[in-house]
Order: sequence, then structure tokens, then C-alpha cells
Amino acid sequence: MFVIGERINGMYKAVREAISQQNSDFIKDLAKEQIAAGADALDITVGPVKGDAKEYMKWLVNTVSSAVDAPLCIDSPHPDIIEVGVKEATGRTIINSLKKSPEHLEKLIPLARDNESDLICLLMTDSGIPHDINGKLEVAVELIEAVMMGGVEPSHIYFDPILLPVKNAQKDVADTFELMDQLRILTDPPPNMIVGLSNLSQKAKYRSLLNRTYCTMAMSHGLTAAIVDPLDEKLMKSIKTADILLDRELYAKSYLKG
Ligand code: THG
Repeated sequence: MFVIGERINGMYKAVREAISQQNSDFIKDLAKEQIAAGADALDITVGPVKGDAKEYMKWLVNTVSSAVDAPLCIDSPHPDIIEVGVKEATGRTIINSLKKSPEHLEKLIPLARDNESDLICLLMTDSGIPHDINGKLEVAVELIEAVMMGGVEPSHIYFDPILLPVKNAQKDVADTFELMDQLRILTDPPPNMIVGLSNLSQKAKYRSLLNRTYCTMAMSHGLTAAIVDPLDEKLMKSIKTADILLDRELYAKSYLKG
């Protein structure tokens, strides 16, 4: 499983403050901690910070790159902010994210192609999230066509079914498993799939339990990546265990030793 650390996100109050005060030590520590905990890449998003979001994104990319050597997942709803982040980065990048809208397709597909970035494709359009599984599958087919026509390899594409808080959308959460089963047969080999795991447990009591239970279930439906809190030790152990049970982890001898 490809684990992307979620913590460098202006949604967190302490991160928001660190960004507006340009506190680079705070951000560097957060980057190092997540990598030490087992993250393979780091999500980076300015979030709702007052000021010039493009400048903040540049600063975040440079600050994180000076602390760790890991792929950066450049996260923004605005293609021009993503562009700034991807161009500033020196290593591998993941574009987070694209939806089916002309503005997104025009800007982000060439950006992904020219920088050999991975590309997270949200299963939604300008007019929002389709209500049912079939609507989302239609968007997936249209997106994969547009992205491949634009010269991006299918292996660089990650579908994101958009995980909602289970508190408000219990049925939608359960539907993601069936959706993943259907997405898996769209391409051969099956496409990469990703979720923002902590969305699931927002405003809920047993956050860690909800997150790790969903994650291992989704892995058995083909989830290949997730944006998670890597500092959640129980979650990271569950992911490692599921990788072994699904025979995705080769060197399991020391784990399985009696
Ligand atoms: N898909 C993709 N990218 C994404 C998401 C997704 N990026 C952002 C998000 N969703 C994933 N990252 C987070 C990060 C934090 C939280 C949820 C998702 C979170 N934060 C605490 C909360 O809201 O309760 C903040 C608490 C605090 O302020 O301290 O839950 O789905 N492609």
C-alpha cells in the first residue's frame, strides 16, 4: 500500500499558524515525523490560510524538500496553485487532484504529462459528485479517456471515489466497496485507487478504529493508496498486516515468525 501522510494541511490549526508565520522548523519536523512513521509520500496543502496561497505553496514545497527526500502530493482545488507546487518541486510529484471540468483537464493533464507526475482523478464533475455508482463509473471512463488521450500513462492514474464522513453518508461509504470492484475491471492491470481516509471519521467518536477498519476492507477491494495519518500506529500496523494477508508484501518472514 502506498501511504501518503496527511498532516501538512492548513486544515490543522497548528499547521495554519506555522504557514502564516513561516515557521519552517515546525513543518520540517512534521515532514520527518511522518516519513519516520512509514509514510511513502507527503500530502501538502495550504488550506484555508489568509494570504497568497501560491507563495505559501512554494514555501511549503521548498521547506518540506529541504527536510525529507520523498514524493510530494500537491493538494489544492485550484489548478494554478497545483501548477506552482509541481513546478517548484525537484523530485517526484503527485497531482492532487483533477475532476471532470474543462479548466482542470486543460491545465492538469499537460502538467502531469510534462512532469511525469502521478494524477489523482476525483470521480466528480463541475456539477458535483454523481449520486450513484453508475454515475461515478461514467465519470471514471470519461476521465481515463481524456487523461490517456493527453499522453499520461494509465499507471500514473489514481481514481479517488471520494470518501465522505460515515456520520452523514453511511450508504455512500458502503457503496465505495462496490464502486472499487467495478473500477478494478475498467483496465488491465487494474487501476490505482486512493482515498482520503480521515474524511471517513470526521466528527465521529472512534476515529482510529473507523479508519483502520475501513482501510483494510477497502484494500481487499483493490485500494492501492491512501492519504492517512501515519502517526496513527494502529492504522499503520493494520495496513502492514493487510498487505501481508493480501500477499502484497514480499518479505514477511520476520513479521510472521512464531
Ligand atoms: N481525496 C484526495 N485528497 C484529499 C482528500 C481526499 N486531501 C485532503 C483530505 N481529503 C485528506 N486529508 C485529511 C486531513 C485531515 C483530516 C481529514 C482529511 C481531518 N482533520 C481533522 C478534522 O477535521 O477533524 C483536523 C483536526 C484539527 O484541526 O486538529 O480529519 O478525500 N485526493
